[in-house]
Amino acid sequence: MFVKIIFGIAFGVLSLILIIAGMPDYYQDDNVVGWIKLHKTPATFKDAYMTCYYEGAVLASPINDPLAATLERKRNMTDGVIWIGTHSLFSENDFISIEGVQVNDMPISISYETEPNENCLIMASAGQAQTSNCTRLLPFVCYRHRRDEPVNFKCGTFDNRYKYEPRTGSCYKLHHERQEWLRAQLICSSEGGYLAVVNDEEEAMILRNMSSRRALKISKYTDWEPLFIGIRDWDRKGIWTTVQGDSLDSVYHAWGWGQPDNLGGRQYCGSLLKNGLLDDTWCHVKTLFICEKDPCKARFTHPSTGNPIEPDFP
Ligand SMILES: [Ca+2]
Repeated sequence: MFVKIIFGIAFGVLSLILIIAGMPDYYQDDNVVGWIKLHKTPATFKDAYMTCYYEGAVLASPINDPLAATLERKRNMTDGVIWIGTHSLFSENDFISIEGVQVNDMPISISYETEPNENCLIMASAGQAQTSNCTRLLPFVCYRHRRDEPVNFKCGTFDNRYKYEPRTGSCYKLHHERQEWLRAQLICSSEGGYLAVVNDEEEAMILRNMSSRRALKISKYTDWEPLFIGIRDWDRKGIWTTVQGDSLDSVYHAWGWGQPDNLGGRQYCGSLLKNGLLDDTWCHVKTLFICEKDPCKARFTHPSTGNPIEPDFP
């Protein structure tokens, strides 16, 4: 059972990583006063919820007539069953959307199954929601309301914590919570980027300086703490590639003294040390990380015109 769960989680994470949709992936929809994105790759309710969250959106629910109509249109683009962001995980039989709307206040009807653990809602036919086990794998729709904090035009993302760096032409976001390497890459990917790929020494120093102790103010942060970056020994044979599939030889590859040493025989993920050099480290040890994003790849259409956004460089 445990192994099955672990495999399920690993598969879920990997399948989510593959969701690197064409850009832009969020389309302005005036009817719902915001942006909509259909995820056709199936996920559990929890992964769907988290994917939308990392994208800067919410798992969509039919909380009003326009959203119900949009969700119905999107449902018809799938095999016919999608998650909606409404569940009773906090309070049994009290179904409520992520935004806090009671299911009784939505323009839909709901049919309750009698099986235990049916805490999540699906749409399987027009105007009709149905309870379901939350571990099913289903497509889903993410929604971002236009009133949510202003979008980041310079970096082409919803997330204002991405900062444009003119010296490299990339945008970066230093995450202040530690994650396993795969999860870190999933988060960067959901944000429209990737775990930072260091192309040269200048970029290594920029990333290193971003994580200076004074800049971070993270509890229990130590001066020697490394940062996950987007390189990995996928095949565990000492052949390092970037998350974009390039050989490490073609980018910055100044290893720290004695590295890569594959300590304990299990160091397959890349990190940047405080001295700006590389180290191989444990993928499963939660570590701070930096996401990088191409500012030319705006992930949403313009809030006013609905057209793709041109990058707004300084
Ligand atoms: Ca090492």
